[in-house]
Amino acid sequence: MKKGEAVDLVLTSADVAHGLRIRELKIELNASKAKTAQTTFTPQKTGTFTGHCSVFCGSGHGVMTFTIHVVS
Ligand SMILES: [Cu+2]
Repeated sequence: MKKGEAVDLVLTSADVAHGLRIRELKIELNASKAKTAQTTFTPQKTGTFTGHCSVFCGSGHGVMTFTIHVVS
């Protein structure tokens, strides 16, 4: 992502409910079972941020992480 540039975040669940959360960037997006959720986000700071699934979704929940890089 680029600082100051809006991006559309789209989260689609193929099975149960999942959530996409990046605490440091105050992003929270929840997709219900087999549904899609969408939001627009404009990062205001650069850096590397770790996101997690925010809804307890099953045995793999603890390892559902991802990394976002925001550059200038
Ligand atoms: Cu989960």
